[in-house]
Amino acid sequence: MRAEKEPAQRELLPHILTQQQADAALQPLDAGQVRQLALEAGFTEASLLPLPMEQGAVADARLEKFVAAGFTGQMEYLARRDEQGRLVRGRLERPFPWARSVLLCMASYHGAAPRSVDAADAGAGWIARYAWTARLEPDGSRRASDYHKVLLKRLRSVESALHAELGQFQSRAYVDTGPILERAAAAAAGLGWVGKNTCLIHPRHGSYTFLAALVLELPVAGGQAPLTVPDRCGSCTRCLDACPTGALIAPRQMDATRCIAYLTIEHRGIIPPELAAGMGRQVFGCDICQDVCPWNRKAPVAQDTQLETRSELVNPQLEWLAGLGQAEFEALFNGSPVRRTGYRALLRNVAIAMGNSGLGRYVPWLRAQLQEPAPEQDGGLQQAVRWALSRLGAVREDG
Ligand code: B12
Ligand code: SF4
Ligand code: SF4
Repeated sequence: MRAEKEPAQRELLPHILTQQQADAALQPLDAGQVRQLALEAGFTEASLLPLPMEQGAVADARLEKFVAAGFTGQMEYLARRDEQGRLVRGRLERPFPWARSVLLCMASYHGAAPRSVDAADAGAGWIARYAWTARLEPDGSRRASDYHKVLLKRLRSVESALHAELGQFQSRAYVDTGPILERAAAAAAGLGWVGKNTCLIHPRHGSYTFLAALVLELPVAGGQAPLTVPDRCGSCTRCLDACPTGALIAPRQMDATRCIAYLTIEHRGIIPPELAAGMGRQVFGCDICQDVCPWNRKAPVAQDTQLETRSELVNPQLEWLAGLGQAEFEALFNGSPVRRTGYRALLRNVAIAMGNSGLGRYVPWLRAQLQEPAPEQDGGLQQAVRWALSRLGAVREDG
């Protein structure tokens, strides 16, 4: 479906026409109609943004600052540079010099289930809400779903409809994985504002939303950028006050290497002991700075059969997670974002949550892990276990 696979007339255009003439040869998009296509594909909201975006230089400078401060940790892809030394994802026109617009789509996963900050059983862990999702099959059964796949399918259906209507042009569809600052672009497209917790907040749907981007070679009819949503955080600082590891170092500035979502999902190996206590009961991702946000209180519950809540993943017992064998882990999280973290990293996170629980009943399981021969790729499990045992006051002299 993509033009680069079928080199045709368009590829010759830049050689024989000026950029302005080349743009004129591409049919402009009607922003309202494209938004409608996205809503029909199942997105909660969508907006078409002409490129280059006005806020591009500011967003690029913010990313530069983030990278220079070393906040990327092991997420080296965020700091990738082009031959000219510029950050690839800093501006959309770097990886996509042909792009004239980008469609930003949003899908709500707001549910009625409890929040991570609500009172819970001392033995309950926490898996981030975005990873609870399942899709409802026609026979009534449920299967784990992953927003990357669910949204990409929707984006591709919009892309196909546009190609069917307008012929060949270049386009790229991404959910999370593209060299795009999705939140900055979504804010520029008027889908919300960037809150002090760094999340994009939609005035009605809050921040429990996924983002997806369709980069397009076609310009926007009229060329006008959508209206942006003004910052509505006001004097609130709940997210900054609630972050247990101090990852939100200032409003809208995160040291990602301190964020529990980074530590539990992206970080491979040993968890820095000085951050382990702050991780509390979170075993995969973290929802705290969104759970305390007043804009998520009144957001409507999403009605999405592809992103339904798997109730077994809400407040899961640490014993249950610890008792999963590798095969059970694979079966339970096949098709789920949790699979990304891997079996041993999940056990590492569970061990830390046990240490933070104050419950002595976990000591036998923790000690048993020390008897296990450490495989080559221990992934920080043994160190986490030792930390947990000492926190529970149960480390043996030989331990
Ligand atoms: C790397 C990454 C992470 C890292 C780092 C997060 C971070 N804040 O940088 C970690 C692992 C910690 C992480 C955590 C989470 N992530 Co994440 N993550 C990403 C990813 C892949 C790249 C983000 C990035 O480029 N970071 C670098 C910083 C510099 O960029 P940024 O955060 O986008 O910040 C820009 C704006 O905030 C802007 N900005 C700053 N100040 C201001 C002020 C104003 C006025 C404006 C307009 C803009 C602005 O400046 C920055 C650059 O220009 C994006 C997908 C994508 N391609 O964008 C998803 C993404 C941001 N993550 C997402 C989610 C769901 C999460 C979690 C909720 C998951 C969880 N429950 O555990 C947490 C939320 C933590 C939090 N408070 O942000 C969603 C966010 C949706 C939303 N509504 O905001 C995204 C968009 C994925 C998706 N496709 O849906 N994530
Ligand atoms: S996701 Fe958790 S650790 Fe990360 S900034 Fe928010 S509250 Fe802090
Ligand atoms: S908790 Fe308050 S400061 Fe933080 S993002 Fe929400 S409204 Fe903004």
